[in-house]
Amino acid sequence: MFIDEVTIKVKAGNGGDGIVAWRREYKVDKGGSFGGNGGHGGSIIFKVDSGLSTLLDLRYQKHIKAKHGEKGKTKNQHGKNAQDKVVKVPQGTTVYDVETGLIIADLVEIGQEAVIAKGGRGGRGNASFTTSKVVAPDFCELGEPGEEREIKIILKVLADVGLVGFPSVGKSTIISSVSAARPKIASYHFTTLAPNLGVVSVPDGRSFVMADLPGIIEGASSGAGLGFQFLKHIERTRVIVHVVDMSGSEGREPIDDYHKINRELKNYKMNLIKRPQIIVANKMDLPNAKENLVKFKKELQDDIEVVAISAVTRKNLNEMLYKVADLLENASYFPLYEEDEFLENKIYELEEDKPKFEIHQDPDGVYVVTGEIIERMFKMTNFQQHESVRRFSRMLRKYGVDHALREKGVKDGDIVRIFEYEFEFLD
Ligand SMILES: Nc1nc2c(ncn2[C@@H]2O[C@H](COP(=O)(O)OP(=O)(O)OP(=O)(O)O)[C@@H](O)[C@H]2O)c(=O)[nH]1
Ligand SMILES: [Mg+2]
Repeated sequence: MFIDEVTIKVKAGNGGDGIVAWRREYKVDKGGSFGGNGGHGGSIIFKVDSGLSTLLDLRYQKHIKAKHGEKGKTKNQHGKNAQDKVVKVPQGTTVYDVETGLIIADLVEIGQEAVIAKGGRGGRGNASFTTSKVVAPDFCELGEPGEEREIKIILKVLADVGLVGFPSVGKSTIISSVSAARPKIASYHFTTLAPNLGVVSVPDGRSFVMADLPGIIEGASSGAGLGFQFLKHIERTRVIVHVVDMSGSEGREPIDDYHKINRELKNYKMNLIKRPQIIVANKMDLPNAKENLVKFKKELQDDIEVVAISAVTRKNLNEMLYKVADLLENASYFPLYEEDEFLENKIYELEEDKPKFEIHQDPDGVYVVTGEIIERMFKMTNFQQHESVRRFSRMLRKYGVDHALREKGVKDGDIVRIFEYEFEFLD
């Protein structure tokens, strides 16, 4: 089954907790801090695999998780880092962050990798907190939580050339006569329900990848037929082979077909009409095709090459391939996405816009502090340890939380809540 859109959740592994441990030496009670750092949590990495052509495998996974890092060990030893979880995806996969709608990665090269959710950093053990002033710190940090997000994965097939045209004009017949691809061929409309890729070898040694695409009908760009769903597979192609049934075997005028398809390409968001085109006049073996071709060429106002072929009798197929290969040589890649559609390029703006923390008062009178940074600090604090709690309070002061609480009218003795943690406010 061909699947080209999937929405799933991913959760990278948390960092392992740091630990508190002491050096044990003869006659020395506490011989210095000796607790190691936790290991890093595993990241979730997507990697392009040339053997895949659909997102089917991902469809059955609602949730992808990576393992947590190991706890730190005594003798100041690091806990083991967790292995990254590598997920194979087909060439041409775009990964979106659902919350922001921005692109996390566009994976097009074979073997290309991208971090989709980053594993958490290991918490520091007490050995890491030793300074000249604090020689025996008896606190440690918990591991940082791994990134967690919902993602939308969209496959837009990667091909040099796309066969585009009305249903039944012979697109599948063409790809099966010039490559090893063997899509179903039949006289009814929408025989092809998913793109088929084929490697085409031109007799002069050149080669390219061709995509046979489902047929397009009027209104496809606004959702008619299979159109909209599949027009995205034309986005990455550099050249469009516009196939027209020149025999008019279904009673339509070839020139009308040509204009209607172009209108859909133009209306589609990527402005597919800007791709270089070649017109392939197919079914030239049928009656009326020759007269129709003369008429078609007369009516055609665009300066576009027309190659007349018969996919069934194989007439002129090589000529078609030479022309397509020539066109490809000078066709550049179309950037699919703007720079500012990528999460990576927007992240600083997003973070700047976001307040570091927010304060509101719950109906029970308790002041509540929320915010991503505060939450992370909270999750990395070991509240069993007196010194860790003090460190957490110091960080709150540093981030301006104390000041902001006072501005909100919080007085000594009021209760402040940060996630599950409640404390009495004291100046
Ligand atoms: N006589 C003749 N028939 C052809 C030629 N090319 C294709 N056909 C016939 O046209 C019909 C449709 O061919 P397909 O290759 O399935 O057409 P398609 O464009 O892939 O159609 P969809 O997948 O439905 O969009 C089949 O019955 C083919 O045998 C040709 O060059 N000459
Ligand atoms: Mg077909």
